[in-house]
Amino acid sequence: MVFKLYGMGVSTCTQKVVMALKEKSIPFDFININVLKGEQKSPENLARHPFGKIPILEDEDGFRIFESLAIVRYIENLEPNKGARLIPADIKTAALVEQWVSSSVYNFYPSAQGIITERAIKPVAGRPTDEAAAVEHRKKLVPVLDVYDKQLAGHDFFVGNDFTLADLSHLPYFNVINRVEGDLIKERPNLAAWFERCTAKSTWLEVMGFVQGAPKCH
Ligand SMILES: N[C@@H](CCC(=O)N[C@@H](CS)C(=O)NCC(=O)O)C(=O)O
Repeated sequence: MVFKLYGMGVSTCTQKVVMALKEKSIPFDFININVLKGEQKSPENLARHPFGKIPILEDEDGFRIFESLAIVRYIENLEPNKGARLIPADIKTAALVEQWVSSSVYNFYPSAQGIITERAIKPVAGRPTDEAAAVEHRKKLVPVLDVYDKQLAGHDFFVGNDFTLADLSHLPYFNVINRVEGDLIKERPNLAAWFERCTAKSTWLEVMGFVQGAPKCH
């Protein structure tokens, strides 16, 4: 089975899916959808994704799924015993993983994505950064990162010593934050050590290699 992944190399949601596919050694064909050119809103892509976004995963039999976390859970269910066990078999450990995944969606993404939009996406798109908005997002992110720094004390990953979906759901966003407001990570020793650990993983290095090799977005 060779999957088709519609996405863009520099897209954080796409990177989440690419890393899961790399963890599970699942081959895929990559179809570049250039978000900066608005290709995600084309009629063809709207037929794949009703909100006109990326990423989208498609099976050989035409089964399609959008929403990066839903895609990663599907990939995990296909190959639970290959690579990292992204959702642990133990029910309580899995519940803790889902707790931190939910935290990524509700506590982390809104302000993390706000910073990414203002400090990384707008400059690349040639649009001015809204400084006040960037500062406001940062203010909201700080207490979340303080909780994360405490959570990451004494073990390697969000839940125990294994890399799981709890880590993957955060990693691509921290990778951009590290580039644009790296002090947010560096000032928090446990978070900084976690970030080093995650970005040293061979599968993450493959994702970064993939991003370099993926068709350019502009
Ligand atoms: N919650 C969705 C977010 C999808 C999303 O916002 N994707 C971005 C790229 S990371 C996108 O398509 N942006 C272009 C747009 O919103 O028009 C997921 O995780 O897949």
